[in-house]
Amino acid sequence: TSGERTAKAERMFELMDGFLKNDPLSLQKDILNHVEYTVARSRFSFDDFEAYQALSHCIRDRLIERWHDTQLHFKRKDPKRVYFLSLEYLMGRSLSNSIINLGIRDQCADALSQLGFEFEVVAEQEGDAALGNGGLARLSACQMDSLATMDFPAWGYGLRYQYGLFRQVILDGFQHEQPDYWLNFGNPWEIERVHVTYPVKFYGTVEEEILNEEKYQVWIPGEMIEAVAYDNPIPGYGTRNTITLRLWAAKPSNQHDMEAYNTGDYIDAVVNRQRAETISSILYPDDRSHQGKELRLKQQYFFVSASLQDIIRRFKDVHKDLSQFPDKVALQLNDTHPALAIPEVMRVLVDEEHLGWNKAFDITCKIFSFTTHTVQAEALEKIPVDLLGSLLPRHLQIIYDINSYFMEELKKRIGLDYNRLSRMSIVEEGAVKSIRVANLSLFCSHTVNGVSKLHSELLQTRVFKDFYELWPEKFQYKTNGVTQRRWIVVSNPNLCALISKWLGTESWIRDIDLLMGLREYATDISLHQEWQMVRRVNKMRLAEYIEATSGLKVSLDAMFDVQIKRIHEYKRQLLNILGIIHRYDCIKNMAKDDRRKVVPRVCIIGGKAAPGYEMAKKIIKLCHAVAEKINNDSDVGDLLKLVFIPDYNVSVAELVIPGADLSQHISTAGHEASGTGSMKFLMNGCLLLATADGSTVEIIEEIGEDNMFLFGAKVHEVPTLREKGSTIKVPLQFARVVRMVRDGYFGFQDYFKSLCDRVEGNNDYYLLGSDFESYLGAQAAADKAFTDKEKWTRMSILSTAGSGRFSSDRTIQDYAEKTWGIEPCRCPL
Ligand code: GPV
Repeated sequence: TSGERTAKAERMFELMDGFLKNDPLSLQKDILNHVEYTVARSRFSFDDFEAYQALSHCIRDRLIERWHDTQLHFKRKDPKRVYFLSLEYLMGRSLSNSIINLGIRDQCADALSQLGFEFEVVAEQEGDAALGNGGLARLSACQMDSLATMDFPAWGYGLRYQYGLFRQVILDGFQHEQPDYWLNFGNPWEIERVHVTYPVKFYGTVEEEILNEEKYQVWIPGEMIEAVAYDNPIPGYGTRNTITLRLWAAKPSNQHDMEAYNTGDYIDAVVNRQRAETISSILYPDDRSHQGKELRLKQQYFFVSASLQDIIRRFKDVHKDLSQFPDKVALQLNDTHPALAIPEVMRVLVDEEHLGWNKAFDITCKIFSFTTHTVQAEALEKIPVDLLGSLLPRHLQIIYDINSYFMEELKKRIGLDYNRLSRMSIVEEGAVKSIRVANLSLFCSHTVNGVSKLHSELLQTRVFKDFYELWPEKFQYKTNGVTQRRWIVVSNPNLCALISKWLGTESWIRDIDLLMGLREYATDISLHQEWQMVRRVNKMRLAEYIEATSGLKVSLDAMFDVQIKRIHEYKRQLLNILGIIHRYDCIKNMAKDDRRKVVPRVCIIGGKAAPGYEMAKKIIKLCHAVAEKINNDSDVGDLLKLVFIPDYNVSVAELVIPGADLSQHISTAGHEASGTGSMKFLMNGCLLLATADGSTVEIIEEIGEDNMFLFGAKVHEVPTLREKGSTIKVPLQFARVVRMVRDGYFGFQDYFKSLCDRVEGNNDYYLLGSDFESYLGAQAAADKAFTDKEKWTRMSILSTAGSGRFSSDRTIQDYAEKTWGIEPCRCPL
């Protein structure tokens, strides 16, 4: 009876001694217990790494308590849920973040110090979880933090890659890639769910069956692979809510290869079964380029199929009628990578649930929303029809059916405009017949979101113009944001304390609009002093890291000028390096006396190049070649240093961003969909040197152009400049610095030739030459501002004060209201 059950539950809770306690003494006991029983080391001798393991398990235990309560609460309330489907998450480290979100940072630091350990040192033992490439993947991680903090009933779904993004090793200035087997040292942040598994099918054929005089298509798969769930609890800040990031790993299934066993080919069969695991083994390291590889397609369907089985099972636990699905479920597609979810939902509804096609399509269109992260038409994903047809034959049929319906609808709207019909079609005819995944996603989603205001305008007027004209109501945008929990509280504790002190509250950590309150003190001299002090301490930390990784000593009085992001031609790291060469050239050609007037700089560049992206790799090499020359030139000394920070990742960003004075976001206008690095620098009081691209346009609105250094062609000027090509007048200084590289001034003359060719004459697609003069102008303005300490500090405070609009809390609030239609569901304390 239920009475008995309650009594039993109470007895068990008593046995557990209630919830775990968070005072330093209880924490110490728990740490020692985990040292002894989990890590299996003696409590009298364990090192920093073992302390990290033990503390992580203490935190894991506490997360699990909250997570159970949250999941139970969601189950009881049965609210509409959002499911965030993403192939990439860049979570970075979890320990500090979890401790801070649980609100027990001081208690943990005390507990550790009484055991003879230092919190920062212990936290640094953790390796990064790098299951993603760049901005898109880190955005997913920030959004998960906001979803948890704001009490939304949300789940993230993704893949548990065994190898995350490659490690970058630099040898002789060249990038080399090494595998990132991040699971080598265990992962306390995941919970393996051996019983949450689903079969995922591939290959095979489609046959027609007749049931109750109705025809049905039945997919007879040729291979079956099991998906196992690994749950990663995501704690909110200032709430008990702890949500789930569920990542799938591939395991060979029991049914797999039954025949081989019977025919006696035992060894081969086992080896074959192991091959199944390769599906989730490795993250593709190509940021925004799609090569139509079978394994990648398998990964996409694998994670989509397992997630949907899980989502539908959860729905059916409570509801009978699938027509209520859209009232209870919102499915968010992070870019087109998970778009196979669309034909998969159709397949389940039509082939398995036997709903009529129209009814099924109506449900499908009500549940999906889609966010696109690019402006470049050539970066849009395409799946070769042959590949799809062999791997997922039934899905290809469904996509064709959707397309015929789509074409009929279109003809009703636009008549027989065949050019436009073929532009909009989901199926692209041509040398390689393929599926345009963005078109499929657009047609079948109720909403498509851009990631900044400018990006959205470009989608409407260029990339998806044809769609916008017919369905303007589908188009929205949600400017990206980043979480202040990680990007201020975790990564910059000193600034965090300073902000709380001056605002008189810590509430800004949940309620970011309060940051604006700092504007009032932007000219307050005592805030200026404390602000400069905090910034200097952060620069010191960064300087130590630079010395440890590169052996280079840098002066704290120099301006720390940083560009960290994936290496891409459109992001123009090359413009930065050419600017540095110009600065070097000027110093060399100056009279000794004049050198005293030069504002000293430490230029810091970091980022990974996709392994097959030749130009990006040459840019990395050029950076090293230039650094070698400059850093060893005694004429220059502390006036100019160039540092390449190897293996840039989330935890490196946490160290570098708080220590930066100036940061560069200098993409050719119209190419960066949003950009999120800039927001992290802004929050940390770093000034921006930028083009009016992506979300920078909105940063300008928020903090004013006087508080940053802007330059370069505007979006609407770019097409005209490109048409002019080699007839554009390029400044002499530009020709001069390119010539220095060409002439072998930095060595490797032959190797750099193609890089130089890329930016001269008609080839200068990203307009380095035509933007060069104005770039140097912005750099000069930054130098000038830096010599005026009071002005610089004011600008810095106003940057932080104006960064509130760029919190992912605001982004998620907008999504919840305007796209998903979900409400908070807060677990009681
Ligand atoms: I498409 N982005 C990314 O990191 N990888 C991709 O494959 C694609 C886009 C980035 C954009 O380049 C950024 O401008 C944007 O801020 C970020 O996605 C998040 O929206």
